[in-house]
Amino acid sequence: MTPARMSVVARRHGERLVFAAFLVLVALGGFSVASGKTASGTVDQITDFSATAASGMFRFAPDLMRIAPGDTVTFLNSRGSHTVKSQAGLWPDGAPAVDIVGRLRADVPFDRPGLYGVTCRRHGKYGMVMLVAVGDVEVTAADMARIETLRASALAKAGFRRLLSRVAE
Ligand SMILES: [Cu+2]
Repeated sequence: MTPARMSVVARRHGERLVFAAFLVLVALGGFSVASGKTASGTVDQITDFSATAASGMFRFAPDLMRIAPGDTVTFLNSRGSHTVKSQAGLWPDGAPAVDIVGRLRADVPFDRPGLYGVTCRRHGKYGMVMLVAVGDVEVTAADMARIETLRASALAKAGFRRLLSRVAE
């Protein structure tokens, strides 16, 4: 085989390797979606001026994250009027509280299994809430009942009820 011919073969082999790696990535991505888990994730805080009501204008996206203990969630755009704040009463006992203001990016590790309710200081009252489910948590009737006791608006409570229901599915 001439050196030129070998180089063509090597290049083809390289292309095949790249394609194989691509297939593996697609397969892994599919698996991670199918299992509903991400090793870590990013949550954006958005203001959607095309929304027809305040209740849909201010959002965490996504508003439900399922992660494993020790995973990190990156919160983007805690600036302007958006913030990230632990929802008192819907936060595992002993887990460090979160209160992020004025930061473009904040990485928050979630070490303890449980259900973490997150709200925005400014827009929580419009239903800008989210839930981080850490570990294999089960949502109980007591969890649902606890929502009613939170110091939160009706829209925020409705949001938490909807998110807990999704975890329970
Ligand atoms: Cu906000």
